[in-house]
Amino acid sequence: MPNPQSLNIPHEYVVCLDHVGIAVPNLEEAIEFYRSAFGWVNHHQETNEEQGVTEAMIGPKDLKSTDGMIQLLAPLNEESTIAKFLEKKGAGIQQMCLRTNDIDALSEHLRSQGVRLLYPEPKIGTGGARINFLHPKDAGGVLLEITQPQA
Ligand code: MC0
Repeated sequence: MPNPQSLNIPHEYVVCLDHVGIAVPNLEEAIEFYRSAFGWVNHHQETNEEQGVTEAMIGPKDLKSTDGMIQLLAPLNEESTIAKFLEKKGAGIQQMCLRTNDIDALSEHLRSQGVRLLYPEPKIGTGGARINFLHPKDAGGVLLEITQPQA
């Protein structure tokens, strides 16, 4: 297993924290929880069949483009990774996602360091972004997503 201390990721590839993903059993209830607690708004909502999720990107009303958001993730069906997560661990933080400006170069670098990426090629994520995930055992126990938004 690679040492997370020595991943040596070229810093120019990483733009910012894109989002922290939270597994929730009910999307509407979770949106309402954050709205009433912090006044946060739902900036974007979509269903991703391949990932088995329906999701909402929430955060303060006035967001800068590099402000990290919270991604609420509810399962679409029982086979969903989110359904499995909820069953094993209950609602809570499921992943952290970094935004990159070059997912291909970053992926190549990570593989050269022995890091396992979950997909051989990026898949489609929020808003049409290209995404992949580092295995949590290779990223300090965190399911780390990398995302390159659509140009
Ligand atoms: C599992 N493990 C985790 C974890 N899930 N550790 C930290 N955070 C998590 N979320 C740990 C387990 O505890 C276990 O450790 C080890 O990893 C292997 O787990 P497993 O039980 O064998 O594997 P599964 O079946 O739980 O799958 C885990 C895996 C899966 C990460 C492979 O969740 C996956 O494929 N995730 C990527 C896709 C995904 O998460 N999609 C939903 C978000 P021990 O020590 O017990 O062996 S979609 C999304 O995010 C998109 C829309 C987007 O943002 O654009």
